[in-house]
Amino acid sequence: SAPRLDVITIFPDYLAPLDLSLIGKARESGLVDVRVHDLRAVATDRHRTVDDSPFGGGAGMVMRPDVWSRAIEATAAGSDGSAGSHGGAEPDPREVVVLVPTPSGAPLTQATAQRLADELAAPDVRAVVACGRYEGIDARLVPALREHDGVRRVEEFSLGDFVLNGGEVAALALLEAVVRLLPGVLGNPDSIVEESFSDAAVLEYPVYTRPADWDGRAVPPVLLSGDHGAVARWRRAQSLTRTVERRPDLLDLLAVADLDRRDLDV
Ligand code: 6GU
Repeated sequence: SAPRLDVITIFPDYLAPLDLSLIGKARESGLVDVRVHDLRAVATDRHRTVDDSPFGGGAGMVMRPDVWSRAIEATAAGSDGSAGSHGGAEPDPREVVVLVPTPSGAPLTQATAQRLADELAAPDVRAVVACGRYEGIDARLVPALREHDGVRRVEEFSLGDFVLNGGEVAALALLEAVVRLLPGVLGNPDSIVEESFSDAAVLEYPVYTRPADWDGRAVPPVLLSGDHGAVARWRRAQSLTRTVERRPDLLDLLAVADLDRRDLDV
């Protein structure tokens, strides 16, 4: 069975881009099974309520833990109000990793995405992304899920230090980061190898294509030299310079031994 990721949201249409491009093609060719569910499908009252005002007062609304718990259980059981092409109610014995986008979460990294891709490539693990809106989900949900049978892990993640209205865009970002790492999805695995070579330790070097002279702007001559060693050294220097200038924080992650080996080798 293909790696499976479910997304639960009150705005299934927000996830429409999952039909497009790389993820859309991967889904069509059966390399990944992505399903989107409407949280309101498990709301019980006439108005399909999923939120309420915060205890203790304050602005905004908080999403109800009972509704969320039911939705995640139903999704994990395989029964669904799927907005995708599959409508099956077949039980799925796989353990679930629950992913919760929130600005209070741990920063999403390539290592996180790679770990998820590795887990999902095995047949016994699946992922459920729980997209909150409003002021967030009742704080009891995550600890309760962690005690739930069949829940392997609950991970709260953030895209960075800025505020989105809800988790949907973050879910899209996470899915794109993970799905492209799944076996067979990327046409050219070299680009993944090259990325993991740098593995968030240094930034990518700048790239160029034709025309070699564009409006008086020349491509760096070394790239036209045919000297592969010189090109590799130039690119590595560009990567390191860019990283020092733009993301000095990343240099802390670059092991000195690794830096020495790599930069003596090229
Ligand atoms: Cl994951 N969620 C929300 N609501 N806002 C964010 C975010 C996530 N990451 C950055 N801002």
